[in-house]
Amino acid sequence: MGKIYKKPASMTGITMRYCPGCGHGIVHRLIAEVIDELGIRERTTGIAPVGCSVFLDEYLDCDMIQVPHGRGCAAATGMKRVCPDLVVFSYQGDGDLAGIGTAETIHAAARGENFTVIFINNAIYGMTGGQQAPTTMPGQKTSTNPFGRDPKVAGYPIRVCELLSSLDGPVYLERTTVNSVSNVLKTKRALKKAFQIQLDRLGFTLVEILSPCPTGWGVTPKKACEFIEEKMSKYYPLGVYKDLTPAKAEIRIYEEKIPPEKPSEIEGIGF
Ligand SMILES: Cc1ncc(C[n+]2csc(CCOP(=O)(O)OP(=O)(O)O)c2C)c(N)n1
Ligand code: SF4
Repeated sequence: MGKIYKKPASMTGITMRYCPGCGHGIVHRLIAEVIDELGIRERTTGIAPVGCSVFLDEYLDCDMIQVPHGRGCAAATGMKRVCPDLVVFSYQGDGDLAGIGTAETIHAAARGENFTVIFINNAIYGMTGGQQAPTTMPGQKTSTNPFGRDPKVAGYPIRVCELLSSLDGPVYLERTTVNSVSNVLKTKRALKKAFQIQLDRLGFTLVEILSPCPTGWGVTPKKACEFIEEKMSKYYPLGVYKDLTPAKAEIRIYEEKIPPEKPSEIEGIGF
């Protein structure tokens, strides 16, 4: 009988510490599978966050670094500019990316930096006790909003894909989820596409993944998947928010054929 389960080469095999039903472990495996399939393990560097997935660097078997909370996109910018041949991805929760790192994320996207962001939206600060995050939905209960988020007091949530899609910098933005087998497969396709766009040097890519946090939400793993289906994906609709791939690819081919003139050679802006 054929073997249907195999550990991806880009995973270390260390037992993960996540709660039962957590989405982080699923996404880790998908990233490892994509790295294997694209054959990029030797040139990939990932950036681990400071939330529940702080130990991502132990689970993935590729180069990894740790950066302070929220600074993933700033660090990725530096790494990618110094070493453009590296494949760089930043892995961040919603507290990390849309709270503490809002500025870093928006400006890297606006600059169109050529790296990939994997954004885990579980609508909560998981690691520190299930507090309200910038993505907590109106009416959703958290440890700091036991009666449900009231926008009059706590403001409205941030929809990251919608927000970034108003910028010219990003090339590809998609929101997916991992609450069912078919959605796991769609998430893998989105991750692979994002990495491929980076390999083609086309620019900034972000995949937002709605991810179950049964512990933070105080429900069973099954109920957490249903919550994503019935509530979360209504507030955060799944789908592609931006895909400039064909147009960008054409521009790059054109630029490669005609090397840009040096600024000093262009009439009017010499020094
Ligand atoms: C600058 C800074 N502020 C606060 C913290 C404390 N902290 C560690 S993890 C975390 C919450 C992380 O939540 P999220 O990014 O949504 O990831 P999750 O745990 O849900 O996966 C916080 C506030 C920190 N480490 N650094
Ligand atoms: S608290 Fe939530 S995000 Fe953190 S490991 Fe548990 S289920 Fe996952």
